[in-house]
Amino acid sequence: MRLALHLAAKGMFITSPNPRVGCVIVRGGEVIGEGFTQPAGQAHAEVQALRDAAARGKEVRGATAYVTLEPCSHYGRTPPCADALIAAGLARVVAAISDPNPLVAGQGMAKLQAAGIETTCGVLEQEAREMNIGFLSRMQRGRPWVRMKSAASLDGKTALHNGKSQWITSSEARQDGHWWRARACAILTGSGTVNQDDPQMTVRGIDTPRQPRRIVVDSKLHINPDARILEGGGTWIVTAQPNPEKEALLRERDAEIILLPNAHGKVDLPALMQELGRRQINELHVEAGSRLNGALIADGCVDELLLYLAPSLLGDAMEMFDLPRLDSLEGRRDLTFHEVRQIGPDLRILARFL
Ligand code: AOF
Ligand code: ZN
Repeated sequence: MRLALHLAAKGMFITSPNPRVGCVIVRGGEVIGEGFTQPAGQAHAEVQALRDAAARGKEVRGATAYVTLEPCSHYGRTPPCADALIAAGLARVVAAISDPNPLVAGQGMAKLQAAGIETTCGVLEQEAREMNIGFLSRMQRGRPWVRMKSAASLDGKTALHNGKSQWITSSEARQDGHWWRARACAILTGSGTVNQDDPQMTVRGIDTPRQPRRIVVDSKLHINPDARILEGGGTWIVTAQPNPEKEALLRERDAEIILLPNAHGKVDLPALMQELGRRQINELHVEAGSRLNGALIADGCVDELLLYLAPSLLGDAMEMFDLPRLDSLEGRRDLTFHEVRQIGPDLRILARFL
């Protein structure tokens, strides 16, 4: 199963909106087939592993398959993996976790059992859940797993008040940040950041065939229509105010406008998270300024912080998160440190909201 998880990771950047799954076929202690999920519409991990075994000239009849997610039982873009495993004559299937997709949800294992295949579910569950934290979030909560990235000095400052911010963290930390962008289905920022820094919000320096979708929260549709984040098209602009002329300009740049106002004339952020779930966004990577960051946190839309902290002090400067002043500690937001690591000279902290 460890090897299967290792294989699943090879699909890290390519399977979206499908989960990243790995499969290993073993017979008599020998690995005879390996596979991982291909881009949506192409083969699932199990089918890849069966093909691999065939290519190696190995007999899979009577073998055991280790899969990091319950094999599917439905006709989606591809036929059911459970049927393929049954047809191949496997004796045993071990899954790390079940697939919460309502189209599967236990029926994959049930189908295998009904065909006389011995099944086990629940091996290296924690690791398997982490691998597909976004897919599981979308299936179970209807919204993406939201990871908010920020880079700051050790005193938590992202930029000077005059806007100067290049570069607080090291090139190693910045490159690491691109790896997290690459695995996300979409990258979200605000129009303030777009108009001030003109970021491309693309993945660079990582070997990936897929660029995440870019999303801009822009309540008043203030985005500069020449912004680089619109380059290449496909950017979603989420607004609270219809503005036909501006919308036409943005559509010329192949952007899509999503209107989601709340009662205060701002974008309804929780509704946006539901909408992104509906649009099959599994992992959402947020790189925004302190105001949008603070609003997303205050609205309970953030699951995890990905923070790079440099060993420097900036003093009176811009904060990572603009959150309301508290009068009582009861109002604080608690997190747990999921992982802390040093990246070059900087610290990388993954902290999860409780
Ligand atoms: C598997 N093995 O490697 C993956 C699975 O539209 P389709 O046919 O590609 O089906 C997508 C669904 O299949 C996806 O939502 C999830 O439930 C499951 N993904 N299942 O047996 C795999 N990636
Ligand atoms: Zn499948």
